Amino acid sequence: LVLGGDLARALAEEEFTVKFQPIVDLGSAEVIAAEALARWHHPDHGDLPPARFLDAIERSTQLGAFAKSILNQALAAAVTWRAAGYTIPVAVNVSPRSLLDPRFPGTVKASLARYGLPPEALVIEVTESLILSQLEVVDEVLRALREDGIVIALDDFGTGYSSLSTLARVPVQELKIDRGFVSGMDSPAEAAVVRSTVELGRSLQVMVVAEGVESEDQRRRLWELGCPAGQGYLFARAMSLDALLAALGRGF
Ligand code: G
Ligand code: G
Ligand code: MN
Ligand code: NA
Repeated sequence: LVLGGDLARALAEEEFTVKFQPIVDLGSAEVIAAEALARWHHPDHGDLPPARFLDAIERSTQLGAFAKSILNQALAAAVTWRAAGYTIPVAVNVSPRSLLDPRFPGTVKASLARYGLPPEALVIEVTESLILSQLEVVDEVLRALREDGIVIALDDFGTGYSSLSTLARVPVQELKIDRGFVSGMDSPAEAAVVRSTVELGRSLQVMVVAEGVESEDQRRRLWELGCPAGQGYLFARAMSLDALLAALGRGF
C-alpha cells in the first residue's frame, strides 16, 4: 500500500530514479537508443519496480512532479552519453494522465532547452489504449510534441483494439511490438502480427522495435521478418547509467 505522504517524501528526497534498457540494432548489434525505466529507491522496501507504485502516482496529485523528475533524469543521462560521443535518443514512458495535460508539451520543451538538447534526443513512449479513449485532448498534445520535433513511439503496439485507426490519426514515428507477440512467435497468429507490424512500419516509414527479445532464436526470427531493432533480456536488463556507458562502447 502506497500512501500520499510516502509519495510526497519520495519526491522531496529524490527517491525516484531511472534505469536504462538498451535498444539494439538487430543487424549491427549497436545500441541505437535507451529506454528510461523508473524505480523507487524506497528506504524500507529497497528498489521497487513501476508495477508497485505507478497506479498510486497516477491517482495522486504528485504525477506532474514525478513525470518531471523522470524526464529530467533521463535528459541529464542523455547529456552524459552525448558528451561521451554517443548521439542516441533516450525514450521516456509517459502516463495517460500526463498526455491529458495541455501544459505537458511546454514542460517537455522547457526541459530540453534547460539541458541544451535538440528534440531528436527524446522519444516519448505512449500506450495506444490511452489514445483511443481520450482522443481529442491527446491528439492535440501529441501534435504539439510532434511539431516541436519530438519523436512519438506507440508502446505495446498490437494490444489495443484499434491499432490501425490510431495510426491513421496520430503522428507516430515508431512502433514497439508488445513482448507478448515476440514470445508467442512460434504460433502462426503471433508471428503474423509481428510480420504485419514490420510491414506497416516499412510502408509508413516508421521505426519498429521488438520488445522482450529473450533468445537468440527470437532475434534471428525477427531479423528474418525484417524487424530492424529489439530490446530485451537477450541483450540487457535495465541498468545504471554507468553500466550503460560501458555497454555503449561494447555493443551487443
Ligand atoms: O521497468 P519495468 O519493466 O518494471 O517497467 C514496467 C512498466 O512500467 C513499463 O512497461 C513502462 O511502460 C512503465 N514505466 C516504467 N517507467 C515509467 C515512467 O517513468 N513513467 C511511466 N508512466 N511509466 C513507466
Ligand atoms: O514500457 P514497457 O512496459 O514496455 O517497459 C518494458 C518492461 O518490460 C519493463 O518492465 C522491463 O523490465 C520488461 N522487460 C524488458 N525486457 C524484457 C524481456 O526480455 N522479457 C521480459 N519478460 N520482460 C522484459
Ligand atoms: Mn516502454
Ligand atoms: Na511495452
